[in-house]
Amino acid sequence: SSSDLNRVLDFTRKHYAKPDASLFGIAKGKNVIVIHLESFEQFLINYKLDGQEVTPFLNSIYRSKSTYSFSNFFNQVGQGKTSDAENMLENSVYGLPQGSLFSALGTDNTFQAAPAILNQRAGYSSAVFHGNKGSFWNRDNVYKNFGYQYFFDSSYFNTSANNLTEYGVKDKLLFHDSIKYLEHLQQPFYVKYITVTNHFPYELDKKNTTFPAANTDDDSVNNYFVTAHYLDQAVKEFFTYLKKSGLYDNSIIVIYGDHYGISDSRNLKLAPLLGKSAATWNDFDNMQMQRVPFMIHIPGLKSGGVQTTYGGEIDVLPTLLHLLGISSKRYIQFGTDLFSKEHDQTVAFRNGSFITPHYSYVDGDIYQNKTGEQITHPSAKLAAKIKKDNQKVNTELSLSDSLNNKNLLRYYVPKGFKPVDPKNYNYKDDFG
Ligand code: GP9
Ligand code: MN
Repeated sequence: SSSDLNRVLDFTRKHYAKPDASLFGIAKGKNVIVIHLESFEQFLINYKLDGQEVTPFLNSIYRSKSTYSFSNFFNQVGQGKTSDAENMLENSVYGLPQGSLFSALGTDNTFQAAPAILNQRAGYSSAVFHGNKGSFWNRDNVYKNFGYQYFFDSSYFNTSANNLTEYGVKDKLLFHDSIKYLEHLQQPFYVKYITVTNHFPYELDKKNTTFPAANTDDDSVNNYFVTAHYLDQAVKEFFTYLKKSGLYDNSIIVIYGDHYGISDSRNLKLAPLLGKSAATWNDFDNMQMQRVPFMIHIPGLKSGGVQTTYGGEIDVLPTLLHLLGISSKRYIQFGTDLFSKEHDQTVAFRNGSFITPHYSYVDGDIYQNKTGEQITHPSAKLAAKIKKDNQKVNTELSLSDSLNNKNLLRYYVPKGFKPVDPKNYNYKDDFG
């Protein structure tokens, strides 16, 4: 109803954070290439296993002065895993408390997603490259509602058995075999690559194994480093293709990890490799492990570096729009621009836990980030602050749920926005 919509609008309008003028539009008109690093956790960045960097290429991008990198960026997914990450990144709306929004509501709901906004505001074409079946996570329906013009799923790639791991075409082959399509897309383009090789249970053939596994008594933990290294090398090769094709200089490259790769229970096996004891490992530690990479690589930029701002997947779309010189103000988005002075640094998890630059609130328990100590008797001031943050997080999540479950965007047409008609897209046609 209109009062439901008004409650959402009231929240998102007040929550909106205006862009930093010095960064607004710095990437205007550039191609946008989003690289989804499957199951890739932030701890891998700059991590050395037995003295050897696991992901040397991504580390070099992370440290580059041409990259805005984030060290306190969190995944916020629920049971929809990859699909929840995609949903948040491209809509700045949360996933559902249970299940996957893509699967449950992705066919019928109205979306005002990145591909449609960029097409309508700045003439961008759009495509997704993913080496799994188009129907996985209901993507073949969802992407039409997002306004994606092309979806290069596994049917566009060579899927002979030795080209595959469990979730689809090996990342190096996906990147390599995508270039012929990418080169023909109308510029500027907005494209997304969803990698799959670094997915549980992290199995890879001998030929592609060029990094030694770890030595715990959990094989999935051990092999996580092997497939993460493979992914790192795949991204490196992709950058080489981009430079060769001349696309690199006209593009920005957004890199993110979608969610954890090692579960809370397996973190006990990982703990010693992080210099921690499994005996004292707790919920606070598990929450800290929800950090994932977020990097915006802008060729030619000289003032980048590591940002310590707290944020998460929900914040990506307004951040990106502002860098591209497109105001996000007219849209219903729950995140805020990471570069804005008004950015909201309280990061909500789907279960209602949250983290701020100073405190972690995990299932009702408060921890101090700096020390990891649990605060069992907070001062009146801290208790009041936590209570306020907690209420805001609950309000935000429940308004997002109301927006999704009642399909409220069908009643809201942002200024100049032409509702997306999924019938305009047919991904089975041959490209070109
Ligand atoms: C499958 C891939 C994996 O297409 O995106 O999804 P996940 O299991 O990580 O949600
Ligand atoms: Mn995933």
